[in-house]
Amino acid sequence: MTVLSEDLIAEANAREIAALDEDYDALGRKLARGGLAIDAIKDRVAAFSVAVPSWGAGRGGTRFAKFPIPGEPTNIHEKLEDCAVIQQLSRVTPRVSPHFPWDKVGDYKGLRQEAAALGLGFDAVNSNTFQDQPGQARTYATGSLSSTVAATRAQAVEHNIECIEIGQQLGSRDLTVWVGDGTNFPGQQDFARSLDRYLDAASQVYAALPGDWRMLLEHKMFEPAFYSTVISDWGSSILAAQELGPKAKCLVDLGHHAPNVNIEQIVARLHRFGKLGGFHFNDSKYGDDDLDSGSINPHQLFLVFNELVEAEAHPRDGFDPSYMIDQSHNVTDPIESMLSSAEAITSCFAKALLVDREALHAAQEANDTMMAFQALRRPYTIDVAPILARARAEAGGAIDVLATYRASRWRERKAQERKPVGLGAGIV
Ligand SMILES: [Mn+2]
Repeated sequence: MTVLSEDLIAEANAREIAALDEDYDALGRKLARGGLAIDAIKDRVAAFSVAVPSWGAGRGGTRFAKFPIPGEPTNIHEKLEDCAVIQQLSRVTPRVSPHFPWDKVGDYKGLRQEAAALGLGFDAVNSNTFQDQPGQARTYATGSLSSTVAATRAQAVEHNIECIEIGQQLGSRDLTVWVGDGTNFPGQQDFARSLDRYLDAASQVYAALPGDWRMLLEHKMFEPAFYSTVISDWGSSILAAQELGPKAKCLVDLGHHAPNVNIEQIVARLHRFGKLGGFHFNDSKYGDDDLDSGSINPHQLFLVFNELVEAEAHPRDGFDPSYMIDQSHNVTDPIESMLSSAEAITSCFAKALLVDREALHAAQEANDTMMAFQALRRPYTIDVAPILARARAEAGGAIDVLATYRASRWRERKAQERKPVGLGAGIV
């Protein structure tokens, strides 16, 4: 079952194919001069994938407001439909990362079948102990896994275990844990004791992990707590992951660091110790974490992928990171943002594949700074769009994803069918 007409995509591609062939062949000749086979790169690109978050299908918001658009999805079923549109056009987002309790349903086996019929699977399950739900016994106002109240910690543990159980039915194998726990005032909590409580509670979640599952710890420097957070940085994250055990890994969200932090080096460090478990892609200008991937600093995204490709070539402890987009679409159609982001992410992956690693390593060993730099700079300046477009087209996707999406009039049609979204608060 396809959500968009295959004929529509084929007709749009027919108008683009001659120009694409010309560009692909020209790029192929250019890469061949450097000893690279463009078809081999294209095959690697075709095998690449990144998950989309279920919540990303809706218009996000800020803590000030949310401005819904007509035709926006209001439940997991409609969100899956929109994710299927992204996958059908881009062919690089075959999995959806669900979030509970936002995506709660009565029948998870049915939901898994529904997704499969749309050509989708499920990625990491995300728990939520950063906000209270109706009917919840204990508040998370003063923390969840690190709460000073034992019953609150127990409730947060129980919720995470429930997420694992749901994830098993959905075919997931990762639980992503991010807590909003932290403080807004110096002295508000004891740094050591709050981490002790977190580790104790997290170890109870860890103990409930099935054998082939991983627990991905996501750090965040600030927000909603603005003075300190319990898992604030990659240091806290790796220490916690090391204490919890081999199935605990670190998840790097690009926007969860101080401005200008060298995130590519963090990637290399986490990989060195076998603890790089996952990635949340987005972009950031100041201290935010929700701008579209590659919209502000595509060079950083490329340098991150350079480390990921390097790590893949030199695997340690089963290198198998889970890649996901995690951003909030406040002013765009979320489908368009995720199409554009998926392209930006895949493009950086493709450029990282073009790096001449032998030349890079030789220049590094010889302390030839300029040639080492050029080994990274040259592939960064190459336009790899024809490689991505050819990979998409061969898989049945669209050569021009945004133009084809607009031509489908998907959002206009859904605006007629779907019920309007309420003016709710923003989501994180
Ligand atoms: Mn994230």
